Parts: sequence; C-alpha cells; structure tokens
Amino acid sequence: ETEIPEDHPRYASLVTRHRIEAGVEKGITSKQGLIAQGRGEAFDYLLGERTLPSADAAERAAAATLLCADHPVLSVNGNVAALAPAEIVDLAAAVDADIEVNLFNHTDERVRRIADHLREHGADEVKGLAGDGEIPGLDHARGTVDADGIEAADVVVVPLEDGDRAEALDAMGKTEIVVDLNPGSRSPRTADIPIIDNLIRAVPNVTAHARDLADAPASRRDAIDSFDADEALAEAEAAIREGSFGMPDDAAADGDASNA
Ligand code: PTJ
Repeated sequence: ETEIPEDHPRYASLVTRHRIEAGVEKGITSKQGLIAQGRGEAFDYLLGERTLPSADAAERAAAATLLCADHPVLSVNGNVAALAPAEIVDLAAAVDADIEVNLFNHTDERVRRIADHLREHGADEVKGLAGDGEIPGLDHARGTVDADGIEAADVVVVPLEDGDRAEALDAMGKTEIVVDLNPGSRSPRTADIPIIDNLIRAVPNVTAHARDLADAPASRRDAIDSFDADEALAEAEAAIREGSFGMPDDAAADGDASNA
C-alpha cells in the first residue's frame, strides 16, 4: 500500500480516492460509487477544491435546521460510509439525529456491512435494516426505508442522492438537505438546502456550525432566514464558469495558467 506524502499538491484528492477504493474492497461501496466519485472530483476541481462562502452559508443553515428539527435523519450510502464515517457519527451526535443506511443499489448484505462499518466508527444505533417503511412513488428497491427512520423524519440529510428520490422525499414534505458537488444536478435543485461542496469538507463544517449554534437560538433563525437556495446554486455555477481550475487565487489573478 502506497503512502501519500502530505505535501503532495493533490493530497486531499488522493486520500479521498483511496478511501473509496478501500470501501469497494470492504464491500461497502458499489462499483458505481467509483464513477460517482470521479464525477464529484471533476466538479470539485472546477470549484477550486474549496468551500465557497455560499456553501459555508448553506452548511450553517443546515446545522441550524437540524438543531431545530423534531426528528432529523442522516441518510448514508456506500460512498458516504467510505468517505466520512466518523464525521457522520460526530454530526449525528452534535444535532441528535438518527443515522439510516439507505442505498441506491440496495442489497441487505451491503446495508449490514455499512451499519457495521459505522458502528466501528462509533455509531450506536444504525437504522435501515428494518425496511418497514416506504417513500411513496418509487419502486420497492429504491423506496424502502425504516418506518421510524426516514419515513418519520421531518428533516433529512441526503448526501449524494439520486434525483428521483430527492423529488419523492420532497413530495413527502420533508425538509431536505442535499450535499452534491454538481450544482446542476436534480437533487440539489430539489433541496431546501443545497450544499455544493465536497462531502469530506461539508460534514465536519456542518458539525462545527452546529456546535457554534447549539446555545444560540437567535443565530439559528438568522442562519436559516438569510440563506437563499437559488442564490447559492447560482453562485456555485458562476464559480465553475469563472473558475481558476484549482489554482490559488493570486496565481489565477495574474493570469498564470501554466500549471493549471
Ligand atoms: O451506495 P449506493 O448504492 O447508495 O450508491 C451511491 C451512488 C453515489 C453510487 C449513487 O447514488 C449514484 O450513482 O449517484 P450518482 O447519480 O452518480 O450521483 C452522485 C452525485 O454526487 C454526483 O452529482 C456527483 O457530482 C456527486 N458527488 C460525488 N462525490 C461527491 C459528490 N458530492 C459531494 N462530495 C463528494 N465526495
């Protein structure tokens, strides 16, 4: 196994790839998850591999929304489990949310492996194994959830969600928080709070905001009221169009594209 030197210019991206590969080897990430990761990386590169100010505002609004929720649930798929298991457990603790495994390509075996993996990273209860609830309007494989989990939730965090399910959850009246690096994708466009950021940066930042907002109800309101989803999507798209292709701001400003 190769060690990645920390000063490598693409360190974060290489660590992320390695986690996804390990996830496939461990039987928690699907092979399609590798393709999804590649797609995400391309968008992250165009966004400069940074958290935009509008994404930070979305992450703060998400934290506030989770803290104000009656029954928040964090949905975990094979990519999320491979990339940020401990970070998901931390977020669930910070906002008192349930964790539920919910897969696009469902197999009971993979749900069990992901639940075990999350427990290895500190989760106590992991939902998704009961499968006694449903998201109406989807076929059985895609629509199966836990009755006391996602079905009963008022706020759901659905990172890297597929567009049909995002729309079906929206139709159920859930407040949806979507993490997706592609601002043009249907799921962030359906979300109440679209977070256009890498899951790896987004989840810990939502947790940090949640800790900051825990004892500040007035600031929570403000974080929610001041956030505008359409504006955040437009800002992410503009950042991609005007992109400096992953270069530091000053080099881009000098028009030096030689090492882009
Ligand atoms: O484990 P399963 O069976 O539930 O499957 C999970 C995947 C992700 C394979 C499945 O939901 C899928 O095929 O997703 P898509 O349609 O490829 O969409 C993935 C979206 O997530 C794309 O818009 C990517 O840009 C985005 N994405 C990928 N990696 C990241 C990401 N967004 C944020 N952070 C990432 N690390």
